[in-house]
Amino acid sequence: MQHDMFAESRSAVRIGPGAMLLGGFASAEARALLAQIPKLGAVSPFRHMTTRNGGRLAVAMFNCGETGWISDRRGYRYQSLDPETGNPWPAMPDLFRSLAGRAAAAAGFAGFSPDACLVNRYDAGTRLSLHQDMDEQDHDAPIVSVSLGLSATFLWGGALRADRPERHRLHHGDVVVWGGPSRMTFHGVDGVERGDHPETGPWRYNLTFRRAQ
Ligand code: MD3
Ligand code: FE
Repeated sequence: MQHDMFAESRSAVRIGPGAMLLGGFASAEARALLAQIPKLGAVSPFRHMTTRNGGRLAVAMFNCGETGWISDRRGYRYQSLDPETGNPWPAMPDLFRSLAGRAAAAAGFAGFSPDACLVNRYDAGTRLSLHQDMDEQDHDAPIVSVSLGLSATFLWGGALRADRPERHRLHHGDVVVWGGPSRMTFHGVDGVERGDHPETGPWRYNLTFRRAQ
């Protein structure tokens, strides 16, 4: 398909110290990755989590793996049980774990073994404001993110919230790996483009792999 051929022809770009955008790295597996989402969602459904001040996160999410990121009136944290169901999060599919490990190795982080995968779902116009990921115990491990479906503009800031962010378009099948000096960089998603993607319809999905505990 035209779209995937374009993605596969894109190359690896260093976007910062320890940060690599691997264009199209997951293209060949994208369909198989997406096929897992409804199966996982049957165990832990997508939901809009609550924030400390009673707001609602615009991004819908759930986790798979040994532990998962949550937000509620008490704040942000990782926990091994899904608060919505009271049960453990669904297990991380082998394909997810394997892809995350291969992408991390391609970016210079051999031996990455994630214990958490946050599955984010965006609709057109949904934004994720600039933030740092600091709820994980292990800040030495990289974070691997896989973009699926509609394209989005990713904001890549600096060590301070006030640093003006660079913008990078992320497309279906792109993988980004952040580690080392880039691990605490402010980042966000400025907007998902409206569209009807052949694989995901009106959605963008992002799989974010982390070593959390
Ligand atoms: C950059 N998700 O879930 S990719 C998040 O596209 C999150 O869904 C975005 O930011 C998304 O927290 C962005 C993931 C990402 C995760 C951690 C990072 C990008 C990062 C840590 C440092 C720099
Ligand atoms: Fe983040």
